[in-house]
Parts: sequence; structure tokens; C-alpha cells
Amino acid sequence: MSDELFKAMAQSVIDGEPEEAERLAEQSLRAGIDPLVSINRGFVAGVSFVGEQFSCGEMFLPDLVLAGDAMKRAVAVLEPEMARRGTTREVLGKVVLCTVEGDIHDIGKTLVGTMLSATGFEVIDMGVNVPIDELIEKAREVEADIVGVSALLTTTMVKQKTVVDKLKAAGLHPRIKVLIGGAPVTKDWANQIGADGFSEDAIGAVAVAKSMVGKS
Ligand code: B1M
Repeated sequence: MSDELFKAMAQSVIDGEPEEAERLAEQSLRAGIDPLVSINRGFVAGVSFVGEQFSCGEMFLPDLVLAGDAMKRAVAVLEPEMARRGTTREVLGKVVLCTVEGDIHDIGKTLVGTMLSATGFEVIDMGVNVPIDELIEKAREVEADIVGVSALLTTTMVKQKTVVDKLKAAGLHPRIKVLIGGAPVTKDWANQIGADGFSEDAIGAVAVAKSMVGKS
């Protein structure tokens, strides 16, 4: 019975059906299944599959967005019960995420945040057009492992360098590492500015973030 339910959970994420994911999460609670088990054996299995298919070009961006939505809806149902039972997922690391100052593009950044939290990172998403000093202050305050900086414009990607420089000047780098991405951003740029990680998409960002915190 549980195995079938876990399969259906994974499938609801693969099919990108948030209502179905929510319904199955509620059903699992009524059946008394540990919410952490539902997340790990059901929903995470689905999101991992979608990630793999996306990486090899078998699934596309809309699939990823819908899978992320379904995952989030299920986790929202299960999290209160996890808190009540005192069960917690292993937190892989803490990421303070933003789209950099001067830039209001938020779709890719939000997707990166969804994927990171779906795989076990604690994500503090500061939104878009975030002043660098505020980003650094938040990272210091929450003792972040990683700051994630998205930039979609050639005019704003230069601010990613400012983030690295200011973290170094504040003595916070390399304790707090810098992950960058966004349409104009390349691996060469990341190397040039001394960023610790780069990914061209949200799935890759998860793998890179895991290796940045030594959990790959
Ligand atoms: Co804008 N825009 N836009 N725009 N916009 C681009 C980026 C542009 C390439 C379009 C073009 O000309 N072909 C161009 C930039 C040119 C350049 O700098 N070279 C451009 C421009 C010029 C502008 C304005 C200046 C237009 C104007 O007003 N004259 C203006 C700037 C406003 C500002 O930010 N100050 C502007 C505004 C807008 C809208 C508001 C209309 C809208 C954004 C809506 C929103 O985000 N809520 C918009 C959109 C939608 C785009 C395009 C069409 C699509 C961006 C997007 O959402 N892609 C874009 C063209 C394009 O990219 N093809 C364009 C989907 C998203 C999932 O992908 O964001 O790349 P992406 O994220 C990916 C990866 O990059 C990576 O993973 C994500 C998921 O796989 N990634 C990370 C992203 N962040 C990451 C962080 C990481 C790791 C990976 O670690 C932290």
C-alpha cells in the first residue's frame, strides 16, 4: 500500500500536478506515514527523476517549474506534521539567494531556490534587486554556507564580482562561498572573478552547491 502511494507521489511530481501532490501528501498523513519518509521515498524520487530527464534533454523547463511547484505543495502539507513530530530533514547547508542589485529577473533564481530547498538546503531567498551590502549582512547574520547570486544582464553580472570582493574584504570568504548563475554567466566568468561555483541551470546548481558544502 505504502509503496503504491510513494510511486503515486513521485509520479505527481513527474507529471507536474501540484493538486495531486497535495492530495497524496494529505492521504499519507491520514494513513499515519512519517512525513519525512513520504518526502524522501515519494516526492524526492520524483524530483530527482525530473532533474535527470532535464539534464539529458528529455524534459524541459516547464516540466521543471511544475515539478518544483508540486514538490513545494507537498512539502507545505507535510512540514507542519514534521515540526509536530520533531522530525527534521538533514539540512545540507544554508544558502542566501538573490538576484543582484539592478536586476529584476526572478524566474531562474526562484527555480534554483526551489530545487535547492527540494533537495535539502535551507534557502533564504531575498528576492530581486538586492543591494550587495544587504546580501552580505544577511549571509553574516544567518551564518550562511553559500551566497547564491543570479544575474541576467551583462550590466549586472559585474555585481557578482563585487559580491566576491566584498565578502573577501569582510573576511567572510572563503568560509561563505559564492555560487553564481544566470543567462550571460559562464564558467570562465566565475573563474575570472574568483566565485566558488557556477551552474548554467537549476539542476546543476544543486550538484554544485552539494559539492561546495562537501555533501556530493
Ligand atoms: Co529581460 N532581458 N529585461 N525581462 N529577459 C533578458 C535577460 C535578455 C537576454 C532578452 C534579450 O534581449 N534577448 C536581455 C538581456 C541582454 C543582456 O544584458 N545581454 C534582457 C533585457 C535587456 C531586459 C531589460 C533591460 C529590457 C528593458 O527594459 N529594456 C529589462 C531589465 C530590467 C531589470 O532587470 N532591471 C528586462 C525586463 C524583463 C522582464 C521584467 C520583462 C522579464 C522578467 C520577468 C521576471 O523575471 N519576473 C524579462 C524576461 C522574461 C527576459 C527573458 C525573455 C527570459 C528570462 C527568463 O526568465 N528565462 C530573457 C531572455 C533569455 O534569457 N533568453 C531576458 C527563464 C529562466 C528559467 O532562465 O533566468 O536564465 P534563467 O535561469 C536559468 C539559468 O540561467 C540558471 O538556472 C536557471 C534555471 O535553469 N540560473 C542560475 C539563473 N540564476 C542562477 C543562479 C545560480 C545558478 C544558476 O546560482 C545562484
